[in-house]
Amino acid sequence: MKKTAFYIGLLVLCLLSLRFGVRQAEAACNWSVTGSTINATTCGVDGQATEAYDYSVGTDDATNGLTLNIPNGVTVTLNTGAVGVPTTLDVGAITITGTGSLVASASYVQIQSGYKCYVTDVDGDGYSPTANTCYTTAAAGRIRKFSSGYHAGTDCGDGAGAAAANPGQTVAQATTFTNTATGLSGDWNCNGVETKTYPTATYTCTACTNGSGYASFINSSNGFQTSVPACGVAGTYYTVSNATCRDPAVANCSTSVTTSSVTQTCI
Ligand SMILES: [Ca+2]
Ligand SMILES: [Ca+2]
Repeated sequence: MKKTAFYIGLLVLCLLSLRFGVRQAEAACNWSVTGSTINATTCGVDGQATEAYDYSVGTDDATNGLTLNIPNGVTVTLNTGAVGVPTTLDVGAITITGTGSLVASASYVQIQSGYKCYVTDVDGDGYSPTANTCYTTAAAGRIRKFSSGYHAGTDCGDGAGAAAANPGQTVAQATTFTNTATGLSGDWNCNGVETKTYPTATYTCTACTNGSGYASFINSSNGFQTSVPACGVAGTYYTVSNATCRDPAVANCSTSVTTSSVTQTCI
């Protein structure tokens, strides 16, 4: 009986490991790096994908100083790649503790240890559009990944006039740029949404009856009239100077506003 129970237990363990094995394959690792050591979590590098981790104390020191530590009980899997597109893990060094494990699938996987990783950053804002495409040498328009000037996050505009377009942007901009991924030319913080500072037209001049019973007109809140400009485009902005319903012989809407040219800013 004891022997039977043992085999049943072994079968359950096998089934559980298969189940976890499938889950590992579903999620990329994409560990965030804040220093020279990553403590790995259980995950899988997607098949045919590259995940590159590098660490430079300064802007560009001599070695890849990143150590990937796979702790006790953690499994990192490199899923199967393809001819010419191997599944790749780039790190400086690897340490494995206790029951931690690094599983390389049967075909087309590679672990590159010690390579430095330079990534494209044409506009020099510290963000790269292709953070897992490594070059092993420095060049103009590249930045050392995870160096002191590098920022995590995908650059959605990397070229002339687009240095302000990146995931770290917090200020709405009055110009536009070319976002080749989404076409949203005002999405300066790269979150996939173009947020206008003035999303709706709010100025209107509407009919009213003043305190003496005369039909007149009244201004509502500040804003553009009828339509709002697109990102980076200027429009006439109405600022209400008097919002009371006055005698039309004394004042009307046009004499109770000031106008100015305001450019639509976006983020
Ligand atoms: Ca950039
Ligand atoms: Ca946005």
